[in-house]
Amino acid sequence: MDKPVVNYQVDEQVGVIRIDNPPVNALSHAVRSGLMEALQQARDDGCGALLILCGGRTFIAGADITEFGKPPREPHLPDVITAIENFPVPVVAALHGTALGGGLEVALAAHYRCALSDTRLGLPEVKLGLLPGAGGTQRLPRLVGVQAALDMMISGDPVGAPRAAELGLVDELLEGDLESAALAYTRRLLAAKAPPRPTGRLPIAAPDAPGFFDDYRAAIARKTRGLIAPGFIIELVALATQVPVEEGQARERERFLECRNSPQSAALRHVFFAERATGKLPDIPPDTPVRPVNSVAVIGAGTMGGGIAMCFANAGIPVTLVETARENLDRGLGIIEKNYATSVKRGRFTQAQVDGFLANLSGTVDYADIADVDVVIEAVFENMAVKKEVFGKLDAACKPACILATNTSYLDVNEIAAATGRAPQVIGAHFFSPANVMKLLEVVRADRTAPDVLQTFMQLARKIGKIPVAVGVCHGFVGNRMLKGYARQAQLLLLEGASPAQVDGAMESWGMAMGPIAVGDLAGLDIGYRSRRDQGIEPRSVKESTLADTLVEMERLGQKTGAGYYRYDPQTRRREADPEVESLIADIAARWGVERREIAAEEIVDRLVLSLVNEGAAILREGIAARPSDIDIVYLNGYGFPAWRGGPMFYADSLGLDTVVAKLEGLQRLTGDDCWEPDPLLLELAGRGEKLASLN
Ligand code: T1G
Ligand code: NAD
Repeated sequence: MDKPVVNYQVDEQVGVIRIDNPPVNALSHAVRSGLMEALQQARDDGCGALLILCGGRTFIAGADITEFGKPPREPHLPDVITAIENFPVPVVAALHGTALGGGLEVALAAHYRCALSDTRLGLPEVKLGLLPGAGGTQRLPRLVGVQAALDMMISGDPVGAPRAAELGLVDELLEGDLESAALAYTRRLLAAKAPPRPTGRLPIAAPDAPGFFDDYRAAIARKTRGLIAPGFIIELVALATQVPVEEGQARERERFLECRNSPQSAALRHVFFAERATGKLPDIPPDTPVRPVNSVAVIGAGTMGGGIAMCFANAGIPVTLVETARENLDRGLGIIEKNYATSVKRGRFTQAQVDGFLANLSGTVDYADIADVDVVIEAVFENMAVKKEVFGKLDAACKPACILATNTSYLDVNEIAAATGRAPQVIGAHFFSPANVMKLLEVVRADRTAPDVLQTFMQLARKIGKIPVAVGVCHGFVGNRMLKGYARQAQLLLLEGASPAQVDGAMESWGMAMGPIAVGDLAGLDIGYRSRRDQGIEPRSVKESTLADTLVEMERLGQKTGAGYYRYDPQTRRREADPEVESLIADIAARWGVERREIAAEEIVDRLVLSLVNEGAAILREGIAARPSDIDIVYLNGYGFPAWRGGPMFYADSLGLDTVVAKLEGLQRLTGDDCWEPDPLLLELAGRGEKLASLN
């Protein structure tokens, strides 16, 4: 018999409803039914007031997301909400932890709200492609006003209890033990003969400014591009200023169901669980011990080293930057200080916080100074000989237990590990630029990396605010390996007739943050040029890199020189098509005997996204990634893939693998390029009528 998740008892006139549904007291069917039964019992008991609170680490953190996509079961949450709001005596909700989504809607239905001061309150549904579907769009603006309500629901970000109190969302801040403090508050209300105070009956002030909602919609258009829920939220809050709560809530329910059944919400819910799954390593027991990491060193204070050091300093872990010479060190430390100053100016951090971060940061040119650190992350030049020399020195200088990690983008981590006498303690830690901003961390498991070293690094990554994805050793790991085919298709599309603006336009309309051609200009075309030379490829000797090689030799390196594939307006930095590049492309195509033709946006999207899918399938088949959702997380957090598309592998499933295979075979026939041969894993799953998700 399942342990009841809702408990009800009377404590001297106060009915106490306590929810215990670990881990986050989600509003599962059992919780909703338990709440309805408890409300009925409290009615029958005729208690003077009702207190709703939760056990465990948090108040209700929302509807149970795992129930979405399953047939809905009564009682539905709006029914529970109405039962609470219409309860005949005062209802108090006592909050702690994170009162989110349906959890905050339960609190909004209560007549009074008290909260421990470190509670966070929010309606994050928009992050799941949803909107508050149990009265949040109608009740929140009645308490905090239209502007604050919209800001909370459109951003989806929580507010702290003190701010919530300022806004009128929380009536009483509590300290100490939640239950006793909440009971005391409820008794004070009883003694004061406080009446029930249905939020839905409270007046709501329409904004004075004419066109307020249209202006708000226009202001968020860019950052909510492609999403359906934000527009509905604005529509529903506007409606809340015009109609009674019941009418507004009925419309809200329609819009909520529209969102819940939408492909983009399915994608964003997939992303929610995929982000949490990356840390679950199939062959590493969850109780594998992790090593303490109380100090870190970063070798190389260049583009990456500086950003990596900031991650640790921000997380309160003392970090030492190591360089070859004082001037390189001072340059690196100088860039870090400048970056922090910028974040203070932008209000991301306070000066006091930055002073704290800088206190965690030091520098040296002497390896002896890092003899006792727990972890070293190397970020020196992308050259095997240099890396091996550095790992040899680290092996000699650092204590035996120290973990050595390399931030290499492409090089063989096994070969680097072999340059030490501690291969089980060598691991890859592939950060993304800018390292202090990008959330993705590819944790590269080499052949001899020890399980506790891997587990330690996965948890360390979370501690510094990264999403770790464990990957195997191959050229470019997961992200950059898939990017190679993607970038190649972008170049071939240019030669075959699409303009840079057409390629980028198609991908950005489809949802990519930035198209592949513009990304090349942003990163700098010289990086690719140098890497091709390092691989011994002669300039202009490969069809799909001839254009980039030529642009570099024309000193058109991209944004940093004001021109690359595009020309950039010196004032606005806006990109502009450049006829000179268009004719250069036509020349190069002629030289390579490429016939040019009209290319539709659909073909552009298919070739770019399906190149990711096909390579992703090969990566899965080779075991370089543990599950398809890991690949999705890599592309969402490292390459600007739109979250509301779920990631390349989720997108493939949404198309259907038989369609994917047919499209690949179609492209093979169209282009004669064997890169479009469907990967055997796709053929196998399509043949069995299965999804990639079956491998998650
Ligand atoms: N439903 C089901 N499972 C959930 C869940 C939820 N709402 N929230 C968390 N979990 C699971 C999660 O998968 C993980 O499982 C474990 O709990 C711990 O989570 C009608 C429709 C609360 C801030 O969007 O933001 O209400 O991996 O690892 O870092 O309007 O979880 O251990 O098996 O994230 O401490 C709105 C979602 C829902 C909040 C805690 N609510 N949750 O973070 O732990 S829609 C949300 C979070 C809704 C109504 C609508 C975070 C957290 P496992 P965790 P954490
Ligand atoms: P960078 O040239 O900006 O910085 C490298 C730094 O290493 C320089 O400051 C140099 O002085 C220092 N250095 C060289 N040899 C050293 C040694 N023996 N001891 C101490 N310091 C030494 O390079 P970067 O872009 O920061 O790249 C560093 C590593 O990170 C490379 O492996 C690169 O592939 C990888 N990476 C780069 C990016 C990116 O976008 N730049 C992204 C991910 C990974």
